[in-house]
Amino acid sequence: MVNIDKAAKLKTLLKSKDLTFIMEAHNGLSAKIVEEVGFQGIWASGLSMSTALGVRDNNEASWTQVLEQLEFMADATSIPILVDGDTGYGNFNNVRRLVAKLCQRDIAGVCIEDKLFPKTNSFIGESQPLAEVDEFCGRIKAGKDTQSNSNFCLVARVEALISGWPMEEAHKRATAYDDAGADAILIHSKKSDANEVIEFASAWNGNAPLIIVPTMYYKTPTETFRNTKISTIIWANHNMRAAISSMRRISKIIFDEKSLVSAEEEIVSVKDVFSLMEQKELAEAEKKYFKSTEKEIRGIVLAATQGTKLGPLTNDIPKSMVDVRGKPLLERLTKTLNDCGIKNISVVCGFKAETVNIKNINKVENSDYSDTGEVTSLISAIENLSGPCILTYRDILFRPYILESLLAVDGDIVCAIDSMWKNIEFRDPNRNADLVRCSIQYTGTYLEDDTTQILNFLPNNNNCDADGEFIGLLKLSEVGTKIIKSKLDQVKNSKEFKSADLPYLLQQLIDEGKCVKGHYFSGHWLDLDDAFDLARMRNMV
Ligand code: SPV
Ligand code: MG
Repeated sequence: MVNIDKAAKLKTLLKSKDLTFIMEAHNGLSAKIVEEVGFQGIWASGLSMSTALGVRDNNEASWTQVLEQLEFMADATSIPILVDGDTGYGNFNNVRRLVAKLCQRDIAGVCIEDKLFPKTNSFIGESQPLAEVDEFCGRIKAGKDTQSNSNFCLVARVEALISGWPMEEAHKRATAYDDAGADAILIHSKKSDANEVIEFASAWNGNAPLIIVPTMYYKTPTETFRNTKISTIIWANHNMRAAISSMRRISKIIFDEKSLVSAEEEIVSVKDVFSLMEQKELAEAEKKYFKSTEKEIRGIVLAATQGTKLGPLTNDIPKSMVDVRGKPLLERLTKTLNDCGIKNISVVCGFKAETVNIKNINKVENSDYSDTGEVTSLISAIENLSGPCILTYRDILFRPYILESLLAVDGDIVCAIDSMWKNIEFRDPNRNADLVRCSIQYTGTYLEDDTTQILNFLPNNNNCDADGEFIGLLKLSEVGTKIIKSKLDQVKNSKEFKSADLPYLLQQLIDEGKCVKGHYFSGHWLDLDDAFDLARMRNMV
């Protein structure tokens, strides 16, 4: 990151022949807005910072509390901040501490006023006591001798006119402060016209540039100050006052209407808030720096075949693309996977592969889909089979909790098993259900994170001994993926496996002594075989 010397920038602005405008801010947010609209400098107003903290402009906030606000403001912006340092919070020694800390926090300059600690806002009361000139010059010198950045600006604020002293007193003081090393003089006035400050500026012979704060003489056209010795105008408290009007108005609307509808139209969107806080930058940084220790879980969907039982519905598209209430089945399935954190999804296509046009999937093709089975489809996706994985049939829909709980349980190869398979109403009793027998039955004592071992996949519809139905969804750990991959490598040229389905492959693993687990759930899923299933699915979503 380029280190810009904000103090040097401020010095240039103060010395510039053109009028400079510096705008008030009182916290990180308002400081950002001041920069966003194009101001070249920020006035960190004492009145506004106190008000934002809910305290009075009487040094009720400690100087370190102010410092904390300033740190946020400086971090949030790249333009210089001139901070209202009140009286310097005490004597020369307090000014030394203040200046040292401000330089450390990248604050470009400080303005101190020739009054006494604790201060009172200039617009309150009359004849506020002023500091002795020599004592105040000591504060200026102490500050200048302490600054660690040679460009740091110390502005001396003359309060003589505010306190009802004549013009000569103001000049005498300003000259003394200029001689003591002040980088600029702020001549303050509470009159409703600018005559005082114009008169002061006309007679000013010092080196230091002049700054004014036209809060009370706001009606004077800005043009009046051009071509005078005034170099800088501070708009001193208008963001704080704007915040008060705006917060009052919105709070009142919401209070009265007990609804957010009218208020919503008058305020910035949450999206705008994120953009102002540069949320995008964090997302970019995350990509660069944050490597999760958790392995990405991939998804593989076996979706090659046509699905002829659906008749004309699958004449021109595969079963995975059949519409289920306005969205293809595969889009619904990938959404469920995405919602469970699985973003890298490979889909093995075959029949009318060109019609599978779902966003954010990797398409893999099993061109021999009509003469082969699921194992061959899986072999087509072998490149994508790495790390932890979810394998799923393309023709099922299930509630996300089924996948979430499958992801949470232990085991290298874990199949989702429906314990309530018998209870599914209206289902074709002769359908091809992949039934299993397990080491533990699903009973009232089965806990959410339990698993059971699959003893064997039963021949179709031989349901007398079945403990559940494999729904075509399984989780593989990194080790599980390796086991499957090595089995696929071993069988890829074998005729026996060419048309084999997934249960057949899993049964081979069980026969070899590998542990294939089951995780029970009950209901809340559907598969799509025929038009009746489709009607049920449309009801489910
Ligand atoms: C401030 O903004 O806190 C100032 C300027 O000191 S004024 O309130 O106008 O005195
Ligand atoms: Mg102030």
